[in-house]
Amino acid sequence: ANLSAPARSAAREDLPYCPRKSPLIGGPIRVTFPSGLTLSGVERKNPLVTRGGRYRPPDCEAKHRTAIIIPHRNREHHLKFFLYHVHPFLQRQQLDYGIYIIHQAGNYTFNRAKLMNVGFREAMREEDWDCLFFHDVDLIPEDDRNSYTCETVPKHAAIAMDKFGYKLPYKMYFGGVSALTPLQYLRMNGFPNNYWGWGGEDDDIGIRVSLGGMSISRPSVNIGRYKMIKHKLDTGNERNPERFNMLAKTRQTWKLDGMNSLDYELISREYRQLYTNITVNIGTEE
Ligand code: BGN
Repeated sequence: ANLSAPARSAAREDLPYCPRKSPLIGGPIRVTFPSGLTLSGVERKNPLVTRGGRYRPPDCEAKHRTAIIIPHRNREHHLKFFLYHVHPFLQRQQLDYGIYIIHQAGNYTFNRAKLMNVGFREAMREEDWDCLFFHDVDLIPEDDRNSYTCETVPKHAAIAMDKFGYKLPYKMYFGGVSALTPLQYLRMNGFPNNYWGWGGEDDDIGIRVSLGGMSISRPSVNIGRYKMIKHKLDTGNERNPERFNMLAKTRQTWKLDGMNSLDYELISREYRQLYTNITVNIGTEE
């Protein structure tokens, strides 16, 4: 019963479009991590979320359709807090949205960017999303005005994280949370598939944006604020010693490596109540 795709509910002809600015959004959010929180507790707080982690505003037709793509392995604890905060946050923005968790099977070194490519393909296979948010599971937005919609150029949303003193750590930083339309994503051939381990893949993505002839948009620094859930460097995601060499070659590699060379084995697709869980074998480095 858990295997069939969620049925798209019938067109709701009489509904007006949602207003350009949602009346439900406020300003800064106080992000807390309540003890004793459970996934079923989060489900109870989000009764309008349907199987697979989908939502549409009940009384207006959303103007935006946003998929949230989250690479994941062994971070169930973070995921619970993420869902607790982000479901209500997206609902206040009156979005038509879905949350996809892309779970890397096995114990081989983690590959964040390749998991994002898998998420792009698997999400677009299901729905005609007009915006994709590529999101770390440990980052919680701290302001309602941080709009989870796309711009005319790729957007870097996580510009003010608490761990960097609420400012950009360096000018070209493109990590944490970014948002692209399908066309923007394909124009830069997606993300690189060959960054195994921690670091550099986000810088590569930033370089691809400019090689694709695009610029980067950012929310203002008082709005693009995120709280990071504290954690140690994961085992299985050690620093990638190759990242410096690889970054020096992005200009030569971006057209060959990316969505056009993406290869993986889908292991399962489960429609959980609060998210779609995609488990994938992405192989190992050559
Ligand atoms: C940078 C990392 C990013 C990481 C940020 C913030 C590299 C490449 C060599 C310059 N980049 O240094 O991946 O997101 O720090 O932690 O390591």
